[in-house]
Amino acid sequence: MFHRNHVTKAYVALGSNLGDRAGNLLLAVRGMMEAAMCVCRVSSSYETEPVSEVEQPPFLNMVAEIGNPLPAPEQMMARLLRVEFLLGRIRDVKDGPRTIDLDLLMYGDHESNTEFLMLPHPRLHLRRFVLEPLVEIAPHLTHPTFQCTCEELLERVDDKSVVKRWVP
Ligand code: PH2
Ligand code: MG
Ligand code: MG
Repeated sequence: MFHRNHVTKAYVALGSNLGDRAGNLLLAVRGMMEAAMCVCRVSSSYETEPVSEVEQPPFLNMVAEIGNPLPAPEQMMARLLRVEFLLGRIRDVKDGPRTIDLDLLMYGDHESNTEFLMLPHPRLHLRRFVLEPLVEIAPHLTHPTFQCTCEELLERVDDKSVVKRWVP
């Protein structure tokens, strides 16, 4: 059963590799706040090599921490999709370039395995472009399935793609 009162924080990965990338990340943070998500911390922005079969420009990625009061997990997922839509996200090529991508990474220690919502995000532990910014703001956060910290996940990740802190 889902116990919303035990939950403390949720984490969202943001990514953009089309148009004004940094502007898109900021608009997404604002969009989340306007959708009543309490963005309490954000990581630095990172410029990252695309992890994809499709040739595409480099990404800017970051991670945001969302605090209380948290919407229920499915509600939060729905709101993230709405913010993507409002920022002009067009879903054509799978894993192709995008103005904005908002992925719900973790929601306390909640686990979900539906088509609409997988928690924790099934590829979170495989992606350096997620783990580097996540570890910056939440190094001791425990992954509920693997029962280890995000810092440990980053130490073990095989992904060797380039992830660099981005300074405007
Ligand atoms: N997102 C993907 C696929 N590949 N690569 C980078 N560097 N950053 C991303 O955000 C990203 C990706 C699918 O969502
Ligand atoms: Mg994604
Ligand atoms: Mg996505």
